[in-house]
Amino acid sequence: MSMRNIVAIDLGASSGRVMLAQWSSANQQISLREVRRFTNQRVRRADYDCWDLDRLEQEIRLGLAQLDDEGIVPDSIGIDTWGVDLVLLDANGKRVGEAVSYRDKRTEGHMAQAINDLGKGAIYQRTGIQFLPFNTLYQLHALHQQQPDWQEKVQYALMIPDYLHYRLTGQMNWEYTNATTTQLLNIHSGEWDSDLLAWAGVPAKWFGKPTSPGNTVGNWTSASGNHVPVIAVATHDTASAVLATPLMQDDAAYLSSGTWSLMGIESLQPCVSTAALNANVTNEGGAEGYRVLKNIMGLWLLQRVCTELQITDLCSLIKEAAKEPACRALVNPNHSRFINPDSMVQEIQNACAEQNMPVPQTPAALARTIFDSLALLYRQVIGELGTLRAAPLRQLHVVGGGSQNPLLNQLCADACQLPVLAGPIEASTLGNVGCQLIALGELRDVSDLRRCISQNFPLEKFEPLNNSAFAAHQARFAALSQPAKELAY
Ligand code: ADP
Ligand code: LRH
Repeated sequence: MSMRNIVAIDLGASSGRVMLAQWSSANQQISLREVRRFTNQRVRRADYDCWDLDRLEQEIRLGLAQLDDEGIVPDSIGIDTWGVDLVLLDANGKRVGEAVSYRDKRTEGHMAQAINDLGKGAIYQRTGIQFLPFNTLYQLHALHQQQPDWQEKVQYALMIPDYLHYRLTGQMNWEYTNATTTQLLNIHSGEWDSDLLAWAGVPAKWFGKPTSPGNTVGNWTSASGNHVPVIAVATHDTASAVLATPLMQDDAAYLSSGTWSLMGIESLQPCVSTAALNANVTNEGGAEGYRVLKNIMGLWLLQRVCTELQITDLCSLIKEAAKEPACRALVNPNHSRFINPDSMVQEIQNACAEQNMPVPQTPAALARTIFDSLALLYRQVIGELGTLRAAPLRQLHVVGGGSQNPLLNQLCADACQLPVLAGPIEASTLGNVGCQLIALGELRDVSDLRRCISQNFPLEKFEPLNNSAFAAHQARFAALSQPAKELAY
C-alpha cells in the first residue's frame, strides 16, 4: 500500500497550473489540488509574438517552492505544454533569440513553399502530420531565412516542455509525443527526418533521439535539499489529455476543448490515406499508438472576444448566449483570418457581413455565433473521422476547460447527434499524473489509468436533442468551410 505525491505542471496557451495529485494505492484514489494557477499571455518582443518563458518558469518555481514550504516532498514532477513551439540554445545552454509563438506571422508563405518544393503527399507520407501553417517545420524554415544571426549561435533546439525540464534539471531530453507535432519526425522510424531538416535548413545535431514518455530526465533540487525526479510524461498537452480521457469503447471519439478544440480518435495504426490527407487529419504520437485528430480553432475565438470586450463573467455570457436564436450568423472557425487578427470582434463581424449574414453586435450574439459555428465544425469533423474509420462514431468525450460549458456541450451533442460525456476538466493534468504513476509502477497501463479516472472524476452526460437547427444550417456552413482558406497562409 502506498501514498504518492505527484506534481503535474500543465501549461496551456491561456493558463498554466502547478497541481498536486495525491495517490492512494489502497483506495485506487487520485485527488487533485491546485497549488498555483497563472495566466499565460503572449508578449511582443523584438517585433515577434512571443511566450514569456521566464515568467512561466518563475511561476512554476513559485508553485514548487510553495509545496516545499508546506513540507511536501513530491515523488516526481511532470511537465506538459502546448505543441509545435521550440526554444533555441547556444553551446552554453543559454537561450538564443526569443521563444516565438506559433501565432506569429513569421511563417507566412513557408508551408506553401514546402508543398511546392517537396510535394504535399510526400510530406504527409513521411510524417502523417496535418498541414498547419505554424508547424515547427515551417517555423525553422522561416528562422533560417529571417534570423540567420540567431541560427548561427544555436547548438540545441528543445520543445517547450523539454526546455522547462532542462531548466529544472540541467538535462536535455526530446520527448516523442511533442516531437511529433513538429512535422519533422519520420512516422516510419520515429526519428527526426533528415530530408525535412535539410529542407528547413537546420542541422540534425540540434536534436537528440526522441524518447518515449516515462523516462526520468533528471532531478530538481528543492530549497530544502530534496532531489525530486522529473519524469518526461506525454509532454504534449493534448497527448496527456487524450491519455486521461476515459475512452471505454472503440467507437468513442474525444474532443479536447480549450484554446484549441482537438477532435479525434485513437488508433494503433496511423491513418495516412489520401482521404486522410484531404481531410487534413493528423497522426500525432500518443502514449499508446496514434492520435488521429484534427485541430479546430476552438475557444480561442471566445477568449479573444472576451479580452477585447473586457468580459470576465463567462458563466453569465454563456447563459445569455443560450437565449440567442440558433445559427443566425455563422463563420468558419478554421479560416486563417481567425488565427491572430488585430480584432477578433471585428473579424467575426466582417466575416458575417461578407456572407450577408446578420452581424452579431452584442457579446451574447458573438458568443452564440462562435458556439454554433464550432458545433457545426465538430459535426463535419465527426463525419470525416467516421468515414476514415469506415464505421460511425457513437460517443463523444469532451475534456478540458471547455467541457465546463453546458451550452457548447449540448450544441455539440445536438450537432453531432451523439451522446456527449463531459469531463474531466483537468484532463491534461490527469494524463500527466497518470504517466508518472505508470512510470512509478503504481498503475499498470493506460486502461488502468482510465478506469481510475472514471471512478474518481464523475462525467456529465448530454443527450442529443434538437438536431433540426443544425441539419437546416449545415449547407450554409458547408459553403463557408471551403478547405482552401482553412488554417493556411
Ligand atoms: P488551455 O489549456 O488551452 O489554456 P483550458 O483547457 O484551460 O485551455 O480551457 C480554457 C477554456 O475553458 C476557456 O477558453 C473557456 O472558454 C473555458 N472555461 C474555463 N472556465 C470555464 C467555466 N467556468 N465555464 C465554461 N467554460 C470555461
Ligand atoms: C493545444 C495544442 C494543440 C496544438 C496547439 C499548438 O494546447 O497543443 O494540440 O496543435 O496547441
